[in-house]
Amino acid sequence: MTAIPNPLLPGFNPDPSVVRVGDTYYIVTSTFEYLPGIPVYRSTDLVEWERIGNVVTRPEQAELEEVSTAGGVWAPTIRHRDGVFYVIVTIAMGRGCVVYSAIDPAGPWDDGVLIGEIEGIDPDLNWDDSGVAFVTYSGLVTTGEDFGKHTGIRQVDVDLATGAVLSEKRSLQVGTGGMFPEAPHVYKRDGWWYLMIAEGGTERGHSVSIARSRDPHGPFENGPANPILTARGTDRPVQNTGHGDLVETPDGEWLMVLLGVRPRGAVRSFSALGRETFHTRVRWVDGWPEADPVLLAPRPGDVVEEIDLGAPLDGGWMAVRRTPASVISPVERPGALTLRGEGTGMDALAPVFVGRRQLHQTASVRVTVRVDDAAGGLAVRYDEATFYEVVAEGRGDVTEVTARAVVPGFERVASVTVPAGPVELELAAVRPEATAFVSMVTSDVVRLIARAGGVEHVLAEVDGRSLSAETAGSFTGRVVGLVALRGDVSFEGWRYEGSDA
Ligand code: 6LW
Repeated sequence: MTAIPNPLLPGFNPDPSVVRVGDTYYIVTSTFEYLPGIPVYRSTDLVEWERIGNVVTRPEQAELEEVSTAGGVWAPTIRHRDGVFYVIVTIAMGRGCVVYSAIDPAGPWDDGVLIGEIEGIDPDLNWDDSGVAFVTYSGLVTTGEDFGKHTGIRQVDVDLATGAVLSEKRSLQVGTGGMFPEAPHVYKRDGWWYLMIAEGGTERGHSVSIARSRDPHGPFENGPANPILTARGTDRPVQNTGHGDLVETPDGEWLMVLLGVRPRGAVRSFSALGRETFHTRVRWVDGWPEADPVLLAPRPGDVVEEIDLGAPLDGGWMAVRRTPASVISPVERPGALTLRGEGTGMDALAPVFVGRRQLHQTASVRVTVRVDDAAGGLAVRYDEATFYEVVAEGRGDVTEVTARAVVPGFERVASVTVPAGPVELELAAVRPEATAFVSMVTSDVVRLIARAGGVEHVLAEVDGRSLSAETAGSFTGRVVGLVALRGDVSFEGWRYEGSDA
């Protein structure tokens, strides 16, 4: 197993879970307040990954309309048994613990069964030797009066058809005592049941620990070398490594998929893209798994992706607490995507916005916008309190273009007036000069640019660290896309260019 890229799934793809069926691997990741939710990625060689569908395509499956910042779809686990795929997940600060199923992992997935009595996050699903399903989860309370309380790793037997719990909740002791024991996964191998967890929190202290038992219900004995994976205190380029899930290849090798970030800076550093999916190799020594350090191996080269916005949107587009279809205007303009503004902005809970993950450390998006008596443009978002945008507003003979950088409690604005007509807008995340001091303290610089009438206007250059995993209130990553503020805003000629060089 060489030449598997790392990140495996670049951009906002945290909390990965993996299953292999035959010679095909499937990975799912967290999507929080975005729809469609929970992408399903497929690969047969671990190198090329294709997004074949989403678990959550209908709003009623997840009920995200009012979910708060940082809440929503957290940490799905994907498993397969007797011809059925299962994805169990927490809709945090919302619907709760839900298990979805499908025969075809590309979908459609069902509406999901609520396991209402599970109070916690990061559910895992497995079956004991008699075929009884059990859910192992992290007892972090995300609703009600006990919000924030943590009761450790827990487990309960469940009826997947009804969502009823069938046993007492068992408390499982595992790990080194790090904060936020979470992301449990249970595996059976050679007569042992292994319980793997993350601990230390999903920041620089993140880690993975292991325990085992002859009984899936425990008690579990901790591994001799916990944590078996962490980047804490190291200068490795991939940090925050944790939240892993294991898979065995057809030739008996083992792999862990996990989340990590690619921070840039120095003592303090910032991860523009958010938490991404990485992998590392796992070896079994005396009945215990040992994980290799997570190496950085991004796919080489410049990637250019041009999208015909006149064609139907593919499933890589996401909207916030609503479906992408719901933001599209009924007025169709040939060759263009037209969004209908609702008088709201990017600070709205459900803005008129569709976007895609920023996939590379250096990246730019360009689009041409028409705003005859309308307003809209390009935006890059972490959440409703944290976004940068460059928007054009048609005002008769002229168009006013405004760049805005918004972080909690602060806003920076710059404007220019250009002749009426199409305007090309660009958001470009660039590296500061390597020799400049700022390169030691930030991830990148985001340039907000407009071009009209043959003139380029760099309206603002904003420090990218304010739009990073370390600073945003949400657990998401950068999503860059199209926003309509008012009127029918038409977009043409989407061009994404990215590089990890
Ligand atoms: C995820 C949990 C976590 O459920 O963040 O802090 C949550 N760690 O494992 C959202 O990604």
